[in-house]
Amino acid sequence: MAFVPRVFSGIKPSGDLHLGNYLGAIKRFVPLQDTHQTIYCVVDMHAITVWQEPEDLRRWTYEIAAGYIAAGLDPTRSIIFNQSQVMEHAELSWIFNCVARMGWMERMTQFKDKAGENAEAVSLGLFAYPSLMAADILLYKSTGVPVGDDQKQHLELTRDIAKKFNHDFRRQTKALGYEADYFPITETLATGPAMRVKSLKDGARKMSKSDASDLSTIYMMDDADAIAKKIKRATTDPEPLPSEAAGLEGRAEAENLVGIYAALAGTSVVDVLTEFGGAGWGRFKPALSDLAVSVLAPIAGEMRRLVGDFTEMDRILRDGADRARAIAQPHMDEIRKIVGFVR
Ligand code: AQP
Repeated sequence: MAFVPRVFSGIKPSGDLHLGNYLGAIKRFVPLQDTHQTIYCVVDMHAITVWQEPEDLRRWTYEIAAGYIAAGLDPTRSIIFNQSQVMEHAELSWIFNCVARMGWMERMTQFKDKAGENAEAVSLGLFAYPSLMAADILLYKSTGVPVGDDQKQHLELTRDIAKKFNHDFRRQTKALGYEADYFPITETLATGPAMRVKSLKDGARKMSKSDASDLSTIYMMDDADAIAKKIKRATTDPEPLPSEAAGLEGRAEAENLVGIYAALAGTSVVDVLTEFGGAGWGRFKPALSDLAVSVLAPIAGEMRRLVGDFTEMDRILRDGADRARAIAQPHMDEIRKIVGFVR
């Protein structure tokens, strides 16, 4: 049985949507609607792996779904829903907790970064996060996942879980008529500039919802003044821009701003440097601000309109959840049989 070309991805409602989420994820989601069946989730169950005020969680869930639609996802073509409405995600993640090995999970660098010195005090959910992510993807037998660079290790783990499940349950899946693998070995679909957008204040850290400094992050609903102020105050070095990409090596902040420009303009780093090579920051930063405002302002306007329309947002999320369940439930029925659960 060939796998349907299907894409799954998600964003956590753990803060306001930012430029890293847009360039690393959502912008890449849109064209996949033409080539794949696309499922885009607001992963609220992932968000609660760290404490979230329930009112904030609700607000950010609507905000991220609104961001998806405002940035060009069509809810009649893509399935857009929030994870907790489809309980099969939790059920499959438990089965995957029993497939994944402790050693695999212990190697996850994002857990180490997020837990920091305090690994004993973080939630069990934070540790098991990659297993839930594997369930999100494989519940739909997704063949591709567009994600930023920071998620590549989790996708590798998803492939390891799929391979182990396919191997451990080969006899049972064969009996169900699967000659080949039960789960696909999901591909990472992501290329181009701005795969990892960095903090505007520190080129060693990624731009993140949970950054304590407001100046580090451009939020999707920032107005033109806020965007211009943040870009103006972004950390840079004293050198002008190089004319070739090799000249960005060892200049993390410069590389970040050029990558952001290229991704927003839909062009390459090489083309940006052809235009701006030799220019100082006094010329480049205003050009970047103007470009960022021209791309982000229409998206922000549409997001504001949508987040105010709860009836419409609820309708879209419920409809998406119904369509997601229609794919998930038959798979889950099979998986229960494969594992040996009696119903
Ligand atoms: N800085 C980034 N550059 C490129 N892509 C990024 N993504 C996130 N930050 C960047 C991509 O956005 C998608 C959703 O990520 P997420 O919100 O589910 O998780 P995260 O990566 O942990 O995001 P944050 O902003 O850092 O959230 P907090 O601070 O709450 O942990 C993913 O595809 C990710 O690659």
